[in-house]
Amino acid sequence: MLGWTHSGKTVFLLAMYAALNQSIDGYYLSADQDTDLDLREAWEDLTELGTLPLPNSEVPQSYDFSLVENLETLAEVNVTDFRGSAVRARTDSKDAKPLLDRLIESDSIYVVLDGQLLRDWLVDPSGPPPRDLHLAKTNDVLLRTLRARQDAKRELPSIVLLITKMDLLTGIPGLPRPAALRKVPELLEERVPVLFTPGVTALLCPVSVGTFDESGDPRSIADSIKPVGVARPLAFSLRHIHDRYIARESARLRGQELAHVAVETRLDDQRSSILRRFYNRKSIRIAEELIRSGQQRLRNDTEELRGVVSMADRLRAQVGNLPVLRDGKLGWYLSANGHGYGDDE
Ligand SMILES: Nc1nc2c(ncn2[C@@H]2O[C@H](COP(=O)(O)OP(=O)(O)O)[C@@H](O)[C@H]2O)c(=O)[nH]1
Ligand SMILES: [Mg+2]
Repeated sequence: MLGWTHSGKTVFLLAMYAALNQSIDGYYLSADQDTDLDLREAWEDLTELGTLPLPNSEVPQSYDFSLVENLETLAEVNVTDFRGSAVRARTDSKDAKPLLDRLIESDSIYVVLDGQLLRDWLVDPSGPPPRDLHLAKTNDVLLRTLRARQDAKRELPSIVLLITKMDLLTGIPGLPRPAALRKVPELLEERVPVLFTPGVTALLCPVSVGTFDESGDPRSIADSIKPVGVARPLAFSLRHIHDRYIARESARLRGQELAHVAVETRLDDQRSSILRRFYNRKSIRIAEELIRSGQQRLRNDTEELRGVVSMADRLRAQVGNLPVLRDGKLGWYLSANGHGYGDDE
């Protein structure tokens, strides 16, 4: 999670955990007892007392979660909420190194964009972006991360452009919320060009946790809490991991099928006459056994793959209809019957 101080990272994390700690469609997020307690308490403080989470200290706060389905761990999820200024910090500072190391290892990177700042920019798109969006630095950090992955010949992580405080992305003349959201990539193209490079997939995901009454009155803050879309980023990240696994595994299984056909052909040849059958009887027996066990494995693996595909489909439905950047082109994550945030507003 990469984002400036005050961009809404901690609040989002609390809401995400509160939402995903309950089973959604059969899966849920679990944390160790202490983390679970901390996150729950902070969420209760916010929703019941209106107490805002404290700004992070210099030490990045790290949380380890497991994504569990039917008591089985599907994925390990680590969320590191860095001190926002780690993004700005010099590469030799205390925060910057762990941040880069962590990003390079991530399957999915969340770039947090403060919806309130985006709104200010959308009101006057010809002007420079608000300084606190730190887009140049964001581009720089992402570029270095993706290059390191490419150099290591590893797949690129997926990216979520997490637009927080979506409730504040309103009141822009001539731009209702869905249109404002679609305009964001246009604005980013010049400032964060790394998002538009081949091989990069970035989902635009708006979230809102509440309206956080400006007056700062705890009671009205507590009453305003109403999380929207907070489970979607993780569903997308997971879907992306599933998709890659499906592509790899399908290719492997196809290769296996072809190998079976080759062995069968050779077997047919060895069995083509009584004499050949006699002289090849041992290798025929071995080949037959190989095919039998190979086919059983193939059936099991195919069955397992089917399960992954069905999970991936469910995840896709949960992400819903959101703009996505793929290889520099803007499209929709799900265009058929999808329902996106703000479509109905
Ligand atoms: N309107 C609105 N304000 C939010 C939302 N989420 C966070 N905020 C405000 O942004 C402030 C900073 O959030 P926080 O999560 O602490 O930011 P962090 O420094 O990135 O961890 C909070 O104290 C809230 O006042 C949201 O969904 N809507
Ligand atoms: Mg924080």
